[in-house]
Amino acid sequence: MQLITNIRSMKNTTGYPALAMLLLWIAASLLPHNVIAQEKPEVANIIKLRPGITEAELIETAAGVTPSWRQLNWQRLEATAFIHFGLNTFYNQEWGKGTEDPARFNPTRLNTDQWAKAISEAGLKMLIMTCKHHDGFCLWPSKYTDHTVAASPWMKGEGDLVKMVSKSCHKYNLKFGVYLSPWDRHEPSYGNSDVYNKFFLNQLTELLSNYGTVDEVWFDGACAEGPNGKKQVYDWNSYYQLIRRLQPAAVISIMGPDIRWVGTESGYGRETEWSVVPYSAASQDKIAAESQQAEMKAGFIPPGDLMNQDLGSREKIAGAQSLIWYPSEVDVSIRPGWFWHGSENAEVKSPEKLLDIYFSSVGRNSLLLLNIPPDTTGLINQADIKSLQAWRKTLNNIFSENLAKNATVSMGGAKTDIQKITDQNDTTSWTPAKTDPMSIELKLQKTCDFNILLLQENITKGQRIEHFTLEAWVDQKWKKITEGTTVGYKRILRFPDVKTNKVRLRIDQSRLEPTLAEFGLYRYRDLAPTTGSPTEKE
Ligand code: FUL
Repeated sequence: MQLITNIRSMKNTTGYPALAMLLLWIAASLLPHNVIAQEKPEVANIIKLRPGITEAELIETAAGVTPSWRQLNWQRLEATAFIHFGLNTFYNQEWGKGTEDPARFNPTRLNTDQWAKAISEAGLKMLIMTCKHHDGFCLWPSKYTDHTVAASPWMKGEGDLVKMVSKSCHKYNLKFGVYLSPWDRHEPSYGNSDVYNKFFLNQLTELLSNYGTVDEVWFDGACAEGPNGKKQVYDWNSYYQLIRRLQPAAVISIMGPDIRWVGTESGYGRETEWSVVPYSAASQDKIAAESQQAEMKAGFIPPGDLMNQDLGSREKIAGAQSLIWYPSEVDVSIRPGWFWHGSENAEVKSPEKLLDIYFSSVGRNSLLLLNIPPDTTGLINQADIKSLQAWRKTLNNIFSENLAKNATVSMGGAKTDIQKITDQNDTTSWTPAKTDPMSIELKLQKTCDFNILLLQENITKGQRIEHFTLEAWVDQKWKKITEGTTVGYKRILRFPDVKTNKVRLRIDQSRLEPTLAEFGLYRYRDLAPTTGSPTEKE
């Protein structure tokens, strides 16, 4: 954050009292100002660390950082959808220059219900619309520019795509999110910082006032350079305050204080994923520097430590000034590009690939944000829909039966604990007493085969587990089946088939006592078959 930079320089001159006051001011300025905030009080999702804190105190403090209510609601969605659609779709490009002609925007069969239906049937819980991408073209008739759908032949210039999408979301019980690109290659005031900031706030106000509840506002980190090398200095804090005031439930993602970009666009999150990281990870300057700065290319690897395999271990948080609950979001497109390109119709990700992505994102303490771009007619292609359907069917099959349900606790926990960890309620949990061993042994109802372990922590109490091992009773002895580091909201591990009627979960290391909310054993057989060919249009 620019404010972080200020904090750093203040530290040298004015010392910690000023720093503490500034941090409090930042936290307070990000709080919603209305009734909802009172109904759902903010929790400690940013904690300042006392200088000279001992390691033991640090770890205890880290375990006490918890999600805000809006972060918790967001995390529970697990998987959401992006829709990239706009002038780029018609120009067959990824990044427009801002000089594109609105007359080219003319989808002939546009049907936002088709999008919402496909997304909802795929089990994705929110639709985030690219209301304005870097080319500056607005999918709603913004009063502040003429570079909008109002200048296009679509619906004779009378259309409002954002309205249509928000209505479809409502109809299909989806949450609704907006992507508004800070970088605007069309707007003449871009680079004239104060004027553009005002313009941007006006556009945000339109989006946050006229389309019902908005649950996520997505700001990407691409570029800040206007024509003639003029650098736009974004007034992030004003943007955030406006969002908190108009849409208190909305999380602000990527260039924002609530949700962290995982660091790649591959669909694969990191195996050790801490939602509690040093506050400096939320620095806007840092995010921007490490975001993609060039046209998207497959295999793009951003520089810097956003890509690090570990952002929140004991080693990483030692020396931090503050800690923040800053969970990770994995964004990936179902096709190679974010926008639709006819040439990529045969490259729609298969249900198998999507499944692998699911295990490597949702299964690694991240939220999956899957992009499904409509084509020039304004429809999502059948190839994409079929892949999504088969993927969801397979996921439903896999997770239909928890083989640990109705098991009995044979050691290391109370009898009632088994209900708490198999009731699909992420706030009821097994917590061994401080003096008890951190392991629980379960006798399954019958001998069964399984190849998936699912764990969840009760994150309303923080993220604590640092290492765990699953063992099974095989050939009259305990055999290690799998192990992992972090759990967080959800962790899923796959392994070769195991046949047993007795398992033991050991929490080898934890920050404070672990609070295990769910324990699941599942069997993954085969993928549900897909129908139709991948190049078929409808
Ligand atoms: C990036 C953008 O540059 C891409 O075009 C895409 O919108 C992606 C989701 O975010 O920063």
